[in-house]
Amino acid sequence: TPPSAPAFKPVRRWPLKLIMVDAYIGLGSNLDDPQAHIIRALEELKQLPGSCLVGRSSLYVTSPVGPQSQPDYINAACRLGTELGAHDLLEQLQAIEHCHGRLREGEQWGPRTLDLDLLLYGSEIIDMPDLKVPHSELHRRCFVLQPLHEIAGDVVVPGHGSVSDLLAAADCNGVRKLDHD
Ligand code: A4P
Ligand code: MG
Repeated sequence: TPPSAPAFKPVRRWPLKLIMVDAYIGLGSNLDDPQAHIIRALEELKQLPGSCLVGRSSLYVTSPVGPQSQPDYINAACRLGTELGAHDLLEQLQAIEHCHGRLREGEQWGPRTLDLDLLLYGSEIIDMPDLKVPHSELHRRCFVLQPLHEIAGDVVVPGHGSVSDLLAAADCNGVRKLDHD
């Protein structure tokens, strides 16, 4: 994290929906000690208002998808029970990315200190310009499906089938579980 980056503070916004939704978040990093960024982001996700971190996967070392001239990634997934609406949750995820010094000026699928993607929000399908759920690439990316499978094998990706079936069909070369994290 650059010394100038502010400490993460969750934004408190009311009213919450008072209905718990199971949301799944994909975490990725390939710059400035990626493992530390992912571990810290998991701690920050625990602090989100109206939310509870109820599961997390192991960490995985994964070959980059997209431009190949970038370091390997660390990827993980977690499950949040949350009362936040999907857009409020996205806003919180972007606030956390910001506190990790995430810049948005590089090439598409280029290197980043922290990427938090909203993979699933209950069984909802959301198709808005700024928010597509399920995440539009989730069903074909092993670096997402493998960690997700650890915590949500039976879960169905709306429009695509179960995480287990999708993982069985995915190319998982270049995805390796870290023994210790
Ligand atoms: N957005 C729409 N839907 C969502 C969603 N479900 N979750 C919008 C999060 N954001 C969503 O995202 C661009 C815009 O997507 C946001 O403004 C938001 O409104 P971004 O984080 O600024 O940019 P990005 O992440 O570079 O774009 P993109 O296309 O989402 O990239 P991906 O799909 O996140 O891929 N290889 C490995 N091995 N591991 C990785 O983690 N990650 C990427 C990035 C490429 N290659 C990788 C990995
Ligand atoms: Mg993203």
